[in-house]
Amino acid sequence: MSEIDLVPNTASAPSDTADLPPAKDTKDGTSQSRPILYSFRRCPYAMRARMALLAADIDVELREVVLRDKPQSMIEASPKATVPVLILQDGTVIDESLEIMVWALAENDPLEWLTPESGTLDDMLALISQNDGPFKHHLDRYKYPNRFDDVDPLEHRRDAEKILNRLDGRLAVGKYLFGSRPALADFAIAPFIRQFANTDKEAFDAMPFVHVQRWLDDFLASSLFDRAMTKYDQWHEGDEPIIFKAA
Ligand SMILES: N[C@@H](CCC(=O)N[C@@H](CS)C(=O)NCC(=O)O)C(=O)O
Repeated sequence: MSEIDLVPNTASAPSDTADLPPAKDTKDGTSQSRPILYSFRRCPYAMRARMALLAADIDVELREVVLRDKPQSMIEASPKATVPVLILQDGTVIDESLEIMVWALAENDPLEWLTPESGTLDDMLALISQNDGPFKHHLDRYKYPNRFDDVDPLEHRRDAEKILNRLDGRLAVGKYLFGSRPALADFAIAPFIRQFANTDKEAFDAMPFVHVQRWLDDFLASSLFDRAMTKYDQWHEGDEPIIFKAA
């Protein structure tokens, strides 16, 4: 199980809470009735965190972020200022999407995402790290060549295809990456394959990766993905809480 950095943020909690009502939202965020998730709908990292929270049946207060206008409270909680950021009731901040997934599923894992039908959690984490590392590297340079100096997007597409080819081999054997039912790796990786596919859908459809294409179609048709993609307006301090929940 991956270790989650504990960054308690309770220093300003009042020392005498005897007369206060039970945990509820307060201005300083030291005592919340549920975890807070800073999220951005289209971000693949935030997407996978939201899907894991839904799969774990954990309700959170969702704060939709606009990346060019990040809320100060999010930056204070996590100075690296990437989404997603999850703040637990005790003030613990988890600001890595995979750690949010693993935390949520360690709390509650009714769909058994942490225990795939074949392979182990470590095997899944190894495949996810290949996605988050090399695949994401090539995806960024294929999708956003102008953000980098002197890159050939098609060269990066070809390198990404080599990784897709390996995924296709796995998916030829099992319906999902680790057996006949979906698990952590499927939901952690699929949002990035979706981005790759959408970069040039015609080219993706013409690639010989029929198993990846079928697996991505299944993912896009899943109710978990559908619910995770609900649209919310940008969150502002003082807004009524939006509860993001499984059912
Ligand atoms: N390793 C982080 C990466 C998160 C990340 O890079 N998120 C992007 C959006 S998809 C972000 O917030 N970028 C900051 C920015 O664009 O200002 C995680 O897994 O949570």
